[in-house]
Amino acid sequence: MAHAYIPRKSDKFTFGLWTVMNTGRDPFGDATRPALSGLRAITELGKRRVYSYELHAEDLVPEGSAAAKRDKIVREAKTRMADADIKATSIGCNIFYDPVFKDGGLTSHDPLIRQHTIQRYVKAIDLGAELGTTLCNVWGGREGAECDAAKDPAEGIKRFREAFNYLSEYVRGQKLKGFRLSIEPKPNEPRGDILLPTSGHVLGFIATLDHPDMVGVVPELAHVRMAGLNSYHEIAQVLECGKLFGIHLNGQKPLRFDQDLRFGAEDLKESFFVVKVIEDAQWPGTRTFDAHAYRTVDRKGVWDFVEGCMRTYLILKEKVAQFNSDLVVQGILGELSQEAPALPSPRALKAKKFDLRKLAKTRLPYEELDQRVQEILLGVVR
Ligand code: XLS
Ligand code: MG
Repeated sequence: MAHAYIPRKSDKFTFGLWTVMNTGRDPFGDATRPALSGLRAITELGKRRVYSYELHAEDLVPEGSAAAKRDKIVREAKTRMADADIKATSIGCNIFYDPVFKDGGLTSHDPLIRQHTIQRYVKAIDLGAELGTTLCNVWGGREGAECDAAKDPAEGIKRFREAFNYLSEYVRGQKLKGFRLSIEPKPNEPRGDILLPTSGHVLGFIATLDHPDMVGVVPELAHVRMAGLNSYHEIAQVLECGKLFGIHLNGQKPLRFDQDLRFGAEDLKESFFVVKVIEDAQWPGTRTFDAHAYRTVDRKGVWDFVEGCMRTYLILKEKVAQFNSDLVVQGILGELSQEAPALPSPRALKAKKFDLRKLAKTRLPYEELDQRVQEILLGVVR
């Protein structure tokens, strides 16, 4: 019987609360559907077999809320989480909406704005710990520039470093066992250029921190493709060095504005290889969708979008299993893979003769391989 592609909690599907709260507003036009509260979003996602949610602290608790109001919201959120069987797994902050962040938060020129931003993250870590999250993800949307004369990018990196060292110490001091921090790179938008634009930049930066083991990367497919890069390659590298602390799945046409399309809506083959790399590795993290429903749809369309993201993932996961057991694919891959002898000593290596003509004749049937993958994905091979 064909798989029904019904998500299970064990699939670990996750959505940002903001994804379903999105009202369809864009820089050129107003909302096209009514607002949805963070609390309602929790219930609706849980009902749809979503394993967990991610949030900006402000998605639930408006900035400046009195302690009593905050605590009431947290109590209500926990009740809804228990009722709808949904967890919270990652928290961040909205450091992009308020005009105070017009020139950045953690990297602002103004030390008071920097302090306020760190305060927001400290409070978000507290809130996240109360809700049960084990990650605080920093997406520095406005940590960048348009006017290069105004900002020294190296100074921005130093400010980032000071903030991450501070937050790491805070987490350690609070004894939040297993709690970690992450950075979500993005090349541009809403700034002309954003600092730490790709996973490679982030990995280089993490190595300079006081507690590099506590900080990882959350790559997002759309952000990688906005930079014209290959999201499969980027995620594979982050995974290989043990720094994949989260992932944001969506769709994006390369080199354009941040489209945040439904997962799989663009470049099925690249999406397939992303699913393959994390499934083959049995990566234990949540499969998080960070996208928006088209602004043409109403509230029902938002839930179609949620179901669609999960369904596409499950279909691609099934294709991964098919790829891994396909005799043609495995035959070619088997032909390509070779046992690697240990590297000779420099002395022996210098003396070694290589038959370049023979080596150049190795068969690399990539046309056949790629066509086979294509036909698996198109459903011709069963
Ligand atoms: C925006 C980012 C954002 C983060 C969370 O482009 O993807 O949604 O994931 O702040
Ligand atoms: Mg994201």
